[in-house]
Amino acid sequence: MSSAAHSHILARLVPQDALGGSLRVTTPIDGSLIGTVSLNTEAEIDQMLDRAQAAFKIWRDVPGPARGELIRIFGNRLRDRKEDLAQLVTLECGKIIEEGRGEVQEMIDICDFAVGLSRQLHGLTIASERPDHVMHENWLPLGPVGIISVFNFPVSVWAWYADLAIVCGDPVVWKPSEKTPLTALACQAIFDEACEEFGDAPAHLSQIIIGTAEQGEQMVNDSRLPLISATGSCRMGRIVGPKVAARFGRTLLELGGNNAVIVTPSADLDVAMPSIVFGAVGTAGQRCTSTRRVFVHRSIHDQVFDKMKMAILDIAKSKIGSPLDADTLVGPMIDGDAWTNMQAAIEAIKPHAEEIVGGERAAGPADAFYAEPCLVKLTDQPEPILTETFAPLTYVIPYDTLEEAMEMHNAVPQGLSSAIMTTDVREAEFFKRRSDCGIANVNIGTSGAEIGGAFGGEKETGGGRESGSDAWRAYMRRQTSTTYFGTDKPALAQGISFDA
Ligand code: UN1
Repeated sequence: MSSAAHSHILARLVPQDALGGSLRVTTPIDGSLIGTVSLNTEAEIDQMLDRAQAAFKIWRDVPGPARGELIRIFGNRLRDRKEDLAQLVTLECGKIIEEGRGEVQEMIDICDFAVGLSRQLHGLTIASERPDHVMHENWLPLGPVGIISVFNFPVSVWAWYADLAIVCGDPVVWKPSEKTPLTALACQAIFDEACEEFGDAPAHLSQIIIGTAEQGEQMVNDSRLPLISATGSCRMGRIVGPKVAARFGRTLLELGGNNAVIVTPSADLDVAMPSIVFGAVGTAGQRCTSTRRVFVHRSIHDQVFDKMKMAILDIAKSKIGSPLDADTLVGPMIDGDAWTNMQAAIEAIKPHAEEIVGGERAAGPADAFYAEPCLVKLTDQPEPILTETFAPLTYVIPYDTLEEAMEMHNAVPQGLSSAIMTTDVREAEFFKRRSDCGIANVNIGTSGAEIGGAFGGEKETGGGRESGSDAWRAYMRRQTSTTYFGTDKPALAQGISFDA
């Protein structure tokens, strides 16, 4: 895409008055400047949180299905803007255009899900132990939700949070990554258009905070945001979790992963290999669900390693390049820090490695960081592997028994996504029971979850669940209500008599 094409897409998606300021936004494609924005001040954020509270007081009383209508309109607007927004996602975060389109599709999917959900925010009727009493569990809007997101899914992860929050009756205040503010401003503009068409939405139902960790910290410490939904590193979660807990707020944390695939002797390798390769190198290894570790039964370890090696060498030969080019499979890393971290991880694993493939800097513009995916053959699971490296870096490790594989699998601090490649139902069921992750797949890879299921993980991944299933409950407060509808004196619970 030429720079003229960049500016046309930006002009179509981002209002001019949202641009300008001291924060420089560059594209990882060639490191060039694509826009500037200004960081919000403390006073501006303070005002935004008051506005979010005011919006909540109106929005919480709008019926759920009417709130869903706004999201239906938003989803349709996204359909209209899908290609432009996908191009902007690719420009700003560097994922290949096919994945950029997939990301906008994920937003559309969660809109559809949220629209259906807006008619299903149901509680329970519970049998009371007392005559002429009835118990209900009600779900009520919670309040403004603070969203903190990262560069790698600059729009769809926000949509997971925001669409559910909005249908649940909660305004949203979003701090996107400082590396991807333009896509956020584009989403805000599309959302504003949807509000206009909807007609009845209060002002400031969705707001954007442009900022770094400092602005994030202000959100985290402010009790006008009863829920902080945050995606990021385990390090960030360790700061955010206790701060929100100290003010008795709630968090939904979706932190680091260290995801593994287990390849058993019964695996159909024609089924397994494409998923393993996509998990390892897709999105240049910058998904929280990317495949970091591959445990392969010793009897097929060399065979699987060689297949992965061939795939990676093939990619390195001709499939690394501009993410806007339809033939590219691996685009740039987000920035120089990401590249440095990848190199540090390769250095750390060198003393343990039997063989290392790739991992060199690939050809590209001087201010961009294109990396050859890196594959490391190991004999066991040494300490450096316990840390997540957000890069196309994958370790291949042999195992002898599935019990042993599961032990190594679970021996990392993170617990997001896992997969087994097998045609043996016993192995598959054993794996599902033993995997300590929030996601456990059979014969598909660790990345690329659909929105219908709950998304998130255990241990240092933070325990939050987003997106599908009943993740909506996190955006509402639960109320138990007992009603007496008799005409005598209401009975006390537990049969207590109290004749005053
Ligand atoms: C992330 O990397 O933060 O399952 C989210 C997946 C995507 C979401 C990834 N649907 O890979």
